[in-house]
Amino acid sequence: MVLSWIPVFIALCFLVTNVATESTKCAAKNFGHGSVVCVCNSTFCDSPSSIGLPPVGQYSSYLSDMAGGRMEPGQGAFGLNSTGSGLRITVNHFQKYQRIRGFGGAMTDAAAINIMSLSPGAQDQLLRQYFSSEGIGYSVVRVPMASCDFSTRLYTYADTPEDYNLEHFTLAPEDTQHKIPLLQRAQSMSPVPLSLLASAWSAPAWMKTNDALIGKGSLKGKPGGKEHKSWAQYYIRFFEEYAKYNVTFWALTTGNEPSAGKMTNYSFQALGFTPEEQRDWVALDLGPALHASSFPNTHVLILDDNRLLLPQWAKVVLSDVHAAKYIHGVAVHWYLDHLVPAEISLGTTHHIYPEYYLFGTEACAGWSPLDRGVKLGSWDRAEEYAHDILEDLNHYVVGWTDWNLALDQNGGPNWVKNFVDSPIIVDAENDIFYKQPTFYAMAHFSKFLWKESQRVGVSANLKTELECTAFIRPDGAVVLIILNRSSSEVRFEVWDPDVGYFTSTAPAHSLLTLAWNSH
Ligand SMILES: *[C@@H]1O[C@H](CO)[C@@H](O)[C@H](O)[C@H]1NC(C)=O
Ligand SMILES: *[C@@H]1O[C@H](CO)[C@@H](O)[C@H](O)[C@H]1NC(C)=O
Ligand SMILES: *[C@@H]1O[C@H](CO)[C@@H](O)[C@H](O)[C@H]1NC(C)=O
Ligand SMILES: *[C@@H]1O[C@H](CO)[C@@H](O)[C@H](O)[C@H]1NC(C)=O
Ligand SMILES: CC(=O)N[C@H]1CO[C@H](CO)[C@@H](O)[C@@H]1O
Repeated sequence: MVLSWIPVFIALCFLVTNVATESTKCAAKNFGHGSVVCVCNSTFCDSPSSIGLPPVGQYSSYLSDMAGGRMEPGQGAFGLNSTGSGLRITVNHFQKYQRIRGFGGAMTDAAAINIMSLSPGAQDQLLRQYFSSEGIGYSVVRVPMASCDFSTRLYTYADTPEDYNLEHFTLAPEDTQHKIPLLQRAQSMSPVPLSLLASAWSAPAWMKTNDALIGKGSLKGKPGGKEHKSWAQYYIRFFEEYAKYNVTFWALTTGNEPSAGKMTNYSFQALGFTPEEQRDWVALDLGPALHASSFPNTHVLILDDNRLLLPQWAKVVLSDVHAAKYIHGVAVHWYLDHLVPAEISLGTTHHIYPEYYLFGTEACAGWSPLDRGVKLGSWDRAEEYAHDILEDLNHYVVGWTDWNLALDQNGGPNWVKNFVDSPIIVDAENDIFYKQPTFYAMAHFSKFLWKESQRVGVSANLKTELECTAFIRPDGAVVLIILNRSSSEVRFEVWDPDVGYFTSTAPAHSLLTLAWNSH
């Protein structure tokens, strides 16, 4: 026991005393899916060096790539003159856009079960990867209210029929024994207050037209009616019960994927709303209930469904002043993103309703029937993440939330076998976990783009397929993130008019974060 603390102690001293570039290397393992995973156990896990920035005139770089680099640190100096040829990427401090809210993942029942399946030391190690200051800066956690497909059974907190006053409302063992203790531990190791986000998948069966948690079904009656009122109170009761454990929420969504319970016969928990029904439920029931509760400052995010439903969904809900006055943002999922250009879905919504922020609440790899489940070491999936985050950020989105924080090697547990992938895959038998390439795709954004970082303009002098985004952090640092999804390297020059020029290279299939102080 004593011995096992020595490496941790040494690592801590190292971070504190050495501001140079040393980092703990990834213990790489190749499963034949294009790139590697990094193996971690109770006493060892790779971590990038402390991300302090060099003095003005120099820059830091962090590189991950298909060849196996994982947040490899580098450093260089600005020069005063341009090379005068080739690709130049210019950061424009005067073009200012949205400010970052945060990045994170979801504490589903499945994630909590997987984390708890490790030894206490490995559990802490895993939580530190996301939430501690040596981790990747997660500050958002989405918490499903009661069961979803990533549960081992079907339940809500109010399954007693006709309990309109919610007198029998109780949290589940999944909350009290798994999710809440883990949320408390994550909070205790986080340098910032975590922003928790609550989403419900289904109302209790007795409130619903189909008398079941799954499939096509909505609330009985009409907005303003007793089922709609009870369903709004259910959110308040949830906040009250979690508050007893000192776990409080930044925001709620009006329900996970409302279109699923309306248009499709979902095989798992769903609650259908049309945009008109969602609008009226917020205006008549949820908004007033929240306002009258002990949680009146909780943010309300509508949609919580695929972004291709925009701008239409937002137009219906936000054009109604009675609903709009209770609403703060629009939550989007990433599935089917390629079907509608981001400029139409996200861009149009932002331009019509600039005072409502856009926020990513769910994304995962391995969901498509053609490419299902866990793929250990897939670099393609890291590129899917990075591409989508870049596209969202460049279209006014203020944060991006991954789905399950951890899954097992099958991509579960999931009671309908809707197995998917996760940035952390747990092997409980060997008390280890794998950090997938998608973990580092998140890290290139989440570790650098602190809350309140503001997006600024970035432009290229030549046509390039290089994808990039730039931000100014609250500490004044400039962060430039560059994705090259092609199979050859690209050299380019960066120009920050406040500091100067430097040249850099984006290797084939790479993700690069560059950061520097500009004053
Ligand atoms: C953890 O991993 C490290 C590095 O791979 C290894 O040296 C160490 O023995 C492992 N510890 C345990 C408890 O398996
Ligand atoms: C940079 O450019 C200036 C004028 O454009 C020139 O006078 C100077 O010699 C150049 N410096 C270097 C190091 O090339
Ligand atoms: C509740 O949490 C906050 C931070 O999230 C902390 O400052 C406070 O001490 C906690 N209170 C209790 C009773 O644990
Ligand atoms: C909906 O799906 C369930 C299985 O998930 C099936 O039993 C039921 O017959 C389906 N209903 C319709 C109307 O297709
Ligand atoms: C998609 C992308 O960014 N590709 C770039 C990566 O680097 C190559 C070559 O050096 C460029 O041609 C690509 O445009």
